Amino acid sequence: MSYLNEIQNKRITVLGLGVTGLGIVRFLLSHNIAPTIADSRVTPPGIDWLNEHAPKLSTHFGDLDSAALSAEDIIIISPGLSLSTPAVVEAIAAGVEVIGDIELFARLNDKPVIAVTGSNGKSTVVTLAFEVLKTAGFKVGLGGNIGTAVLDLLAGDFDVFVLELSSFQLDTTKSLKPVSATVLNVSEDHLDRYVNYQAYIDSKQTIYTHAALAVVNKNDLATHCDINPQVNFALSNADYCLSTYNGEPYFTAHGKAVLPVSSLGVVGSHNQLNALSVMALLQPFDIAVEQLSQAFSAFKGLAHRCQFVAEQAGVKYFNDSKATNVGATIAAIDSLADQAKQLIVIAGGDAKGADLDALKPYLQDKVKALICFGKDAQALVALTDKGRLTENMPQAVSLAKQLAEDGDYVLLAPACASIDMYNNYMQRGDHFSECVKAGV
Ligand code: UMA
Ligand code: ADP
Repeated sequence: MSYLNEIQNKRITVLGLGVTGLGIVRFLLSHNIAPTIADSRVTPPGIDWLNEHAPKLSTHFGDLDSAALSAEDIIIISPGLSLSTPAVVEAIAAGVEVIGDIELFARLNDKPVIAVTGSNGKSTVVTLAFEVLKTAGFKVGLGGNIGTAVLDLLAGDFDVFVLELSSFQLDTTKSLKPVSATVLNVSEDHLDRYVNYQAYIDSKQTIYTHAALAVVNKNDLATHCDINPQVNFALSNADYCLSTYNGEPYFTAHGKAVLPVSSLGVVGSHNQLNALSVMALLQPFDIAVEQLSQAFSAFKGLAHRCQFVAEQAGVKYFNDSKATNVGATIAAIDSLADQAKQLIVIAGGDAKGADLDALKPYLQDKVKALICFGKDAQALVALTDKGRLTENMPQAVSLAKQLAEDGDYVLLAPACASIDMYNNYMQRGDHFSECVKAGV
């Protein structure tokens, strides 16, 4: 770990004290490096841990101190803070090196890394890849945007890391050399952080920079790159695709039928694409078909992603609270529309500056009502004459119950972040489930 020797006597600020910041602080302390800690929040989430475990570290909470930050050698910044934060811009201009935790991880790690980004499907793909590798006997570290700070994994006894990377994390990473990397798909998201959509795409694309194998989505141009070697995935006509074998649809790799699609424990064409991307990402590993099959059938999907909640009076309720952008809501409507008589969609929250118009065609045929609440509810209601405005989740669920008839599905797929009314998407999804079950 020679880079650690290099930074031993540097002036380092850890900027942000959430999950990432705590991971960085714990890691530095375990190597006898005592950083300064700053966070623009007066009471950052990691404060209790810090008070208990490292009360002597120098801290600055509340409005960022530009002069102090500009006097540092290195700032290790959390993904929730943009590089365009004025105090950070000043520090960069003053010659301070600003990196993220993934960059620090990349400079120190010598194990293979599978890297996954994209607007939707990241958590599903990294979890399925993790499960397959584990079934095949690898010791696997799963981390990044999915919730475990990568520096909390670095000291673990792992053969391989599977990392979910957000565009925010990629913005502060330049040395990562994945054995395989993918941008799964790109649709509008986080436009409150990027100057325009192209800047968001450019951020995602940096995952390929030093990749030994690029995995691209054949039908999504924004995921394409000129890295070699590369493989592509799509529902048809791709290196990894579906094809018919003995009259049955199969996951197919380079023209060879590998596994029946029915062996996958989750449904929907978006999940079939996710499974194909996993097969492609795992190309550098020697995975036996039996192990792939075992992990695929055992995988039942993640909570808050098109998760079945309950059936009441012939109406099924699904929680897709993780649909925090338009692309994910479209995928949810698409994958449930065929099974439902009619769909009632509950949406709303903070649209993060996204253009919502792409939803319009999907609201036409199968959607009976679009029930909205939250910060951008008005903009959603305006998309369709089936739009209904409510104040909150209990009202929305109650209205959905009134409108639903035997055979209909009620789908929470907000197309928005939850932050205007909830701590996170999990809390929003749980609230939906509670309202459904409580018979609101
Ligand atoms: N914040 C401040 N001031 C600060 C630092 C942060 O106001 O000085 C705010 C941010 O604007 C943000 C919140 O605090 O609203 C959390 O930011 P953070 O950087 O402290 O976040 P962490 O707790 O470190 O969690 C981050 C990821 N969060 C973000 O990128 C916002 C987590 O992804 C990730 O699991 C974790 O690191 C471990 O890698 C969450 C997320 O929402 C799930 N990601 C976004 C997404 O998926 O859309 C990108
Ligand atoms: P992420 O980690 O990128 O947010 P998740 O796997 O958590 O991805 O899924 C987020 C949302 O996107 C869920 O609503 C899910 O149903 C939907 N989704 C999953 N995979 C895809 C895909 N390949 N394309 C579009 N939407 C998807």
